[in-house]
Amino acid sequence: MRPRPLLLLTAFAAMLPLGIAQAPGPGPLTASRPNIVFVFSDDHAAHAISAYGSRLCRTPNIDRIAGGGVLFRNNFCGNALCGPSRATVLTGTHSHHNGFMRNGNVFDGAQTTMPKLLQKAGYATAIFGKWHLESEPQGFDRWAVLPDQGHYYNPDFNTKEGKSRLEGHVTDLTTAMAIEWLERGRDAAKPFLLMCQHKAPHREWMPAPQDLGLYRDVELPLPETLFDDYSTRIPQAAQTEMEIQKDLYLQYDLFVEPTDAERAAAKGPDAWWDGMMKRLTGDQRATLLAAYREENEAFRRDAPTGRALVQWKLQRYLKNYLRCVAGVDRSVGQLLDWLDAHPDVKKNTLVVYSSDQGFFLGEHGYYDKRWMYEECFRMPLVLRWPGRIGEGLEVAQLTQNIDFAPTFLELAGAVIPSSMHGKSMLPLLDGRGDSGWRDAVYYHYYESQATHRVPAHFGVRTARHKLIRYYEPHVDAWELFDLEQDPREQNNVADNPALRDTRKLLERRLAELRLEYGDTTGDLATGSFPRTAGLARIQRADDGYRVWANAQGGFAMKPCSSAARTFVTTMRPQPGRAQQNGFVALGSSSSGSDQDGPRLFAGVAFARKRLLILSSDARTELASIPVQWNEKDAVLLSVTFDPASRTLVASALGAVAKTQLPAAWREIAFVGYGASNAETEFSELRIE
Ligand code: SGN
Ligand code: CA
Repeated sequence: MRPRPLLLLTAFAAMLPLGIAQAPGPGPLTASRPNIVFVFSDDHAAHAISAYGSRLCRTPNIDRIAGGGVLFRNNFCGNALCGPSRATVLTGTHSHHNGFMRNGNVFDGAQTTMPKLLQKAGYATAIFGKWHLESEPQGFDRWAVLPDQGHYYNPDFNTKEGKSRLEGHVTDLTTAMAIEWLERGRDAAKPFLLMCQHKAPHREWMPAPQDLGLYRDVELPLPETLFDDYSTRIPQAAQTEMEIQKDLYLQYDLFVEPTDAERAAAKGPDAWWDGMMKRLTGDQRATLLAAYREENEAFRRDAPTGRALVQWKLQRYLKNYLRCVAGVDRSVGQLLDWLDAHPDVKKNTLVVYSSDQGFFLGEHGYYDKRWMYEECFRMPLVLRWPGRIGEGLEVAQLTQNIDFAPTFLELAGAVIPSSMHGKSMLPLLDGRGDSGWRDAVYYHYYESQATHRVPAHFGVRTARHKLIRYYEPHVDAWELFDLEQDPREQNNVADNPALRDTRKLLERRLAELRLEYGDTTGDLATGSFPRTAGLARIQRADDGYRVWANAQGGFAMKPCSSAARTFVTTMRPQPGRAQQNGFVALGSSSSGSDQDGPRLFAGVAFARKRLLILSSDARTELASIPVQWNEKDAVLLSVTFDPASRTLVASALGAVAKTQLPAAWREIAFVGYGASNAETEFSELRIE
């Protein structure tokens, strides 16, 4: 193999603002129609890949791709979460556009996607492994995907033919299916797209039996920011539920076998221990538990506390994570070996490795992702096509997961739909250069207050700076980092007067990007709904608002004129998620800051097909009338209050529900929307 000119190129890149990959091969790559092997893992941070200089591990096979091809130094996701990143890879668009903003959304499979367009362009297509988009895969000749998050051991796979459970470890099984399709499954007359999408190294980091012995006596280096004090960051940075110290569960996350007393008292994910172990066969369970037993006994004996406990947890967590990474790396090796054994296929095959987002490996004291901070905002991206794309090159430009689909489409010679937000990266690879390449990437995270409790935010990152806008009823704040001075993002300089001009420029760039991508969501729409409580969140949607709550209920209301009598809106349930819905919320107290004044909720409970009026607690049914609903159409809802008789009448789908209200209801002073474990789009309320 040729020596990697990486060092030279990296030094060169430091002098140039932009990247330095160039084509060695014969001409532009447009319509070169290679096969595409796309290996996509879950939560694999670039800093756990040796090609990216990891201090933690070696990934020889992923390095084979980078060494024989190109490493993208500055590749990012647009929303550091599984489903959203996958939806972006398929559509080439940011979350607000493809509609998959949070895990638990249902991907609208009717929209245009890269696999569909490749299929149309004559490609054979297949996907195996993690999918996490809830609706059925479309655009694939063959698919076998894990339901939801899937399981590490003996996972179920959904296919066109139904669901089946396979015995073994998910990484090995996914790889075997991919290779089987390469061998026998595909139409060999066509070029192909193979998406091999691993569950690993996602939580709960359960390694395959053959990897359990790795790292056993190794002491991994600690990240510099493990004991971050968050002193300059927004207060919520210190209030997450992703801390190594308090949010990594000894049993569920770290495989410390519970005592009987612990099992009986287990809280949170630890309560899932028995169920989790039950899924394994007796042999698998014995092998897994035996691997940790000695260390667990030492842990019980030493009973570390304070910082020593944090360090113990970090070591155990990282080792399991890296053991899962080793499995993924082996899978990459198996696919590369298969190509080596099939040189005719290999010479026409682009191999890509990436992961849906990065991950905190103890930085800032965290595990998980979601924040726009570097560790999880970055996605690894390496690719190779021997003979056609140069070896050992780096791309320094700001690339993003929106670019994957356009790149693959240009390779296939297919038209890139103008609705896609991304750009083909081929000009960066085939010598055409980077003129007009972007100078900033956009980010928007929505899953606020759900698991791990990271507030919703959007932001912009340029080569040097990052500006983040947090917006929530309880967080209205900015963070600004100078990545050159402060690569670990510990010094928020948003309010530093010396950087006022920089911040202004970045704010402008952020506004431009939001305009360019058409993102009108999250622009502090909640500001006009000051009476907000619980976990309900509200955001501007095309013709009104999208309201959701990931867990318990909540509401968002704004004041209305005391003369208001009738409130009309349409309610649209999420496709495929009819059980989820919200309600129109009405408040009686006119004291603006009173979150707890009497309120009412009215609307159609889609799953139950009933028109309901609910009292303040959103549970007690004051009225409940059956409705005929066809399980798809939006529903026109009208709610009328009569102050003279203090009656409330709700009507929808030809049904009318009515209730008499207590004396406190002299007027409707607030109106808005409520939700509980739900997501619904409402049109703007018409108030009469
Ligand atoms: C699960 C995990 C979370 C993780 C999300 C999203 N909890 O809920 O830790 O952040 O998935 O991950 S677990 O206890 O079920 O493992 S994602 O990659 O799918 O977005
Ligand atoms: Ca993920």
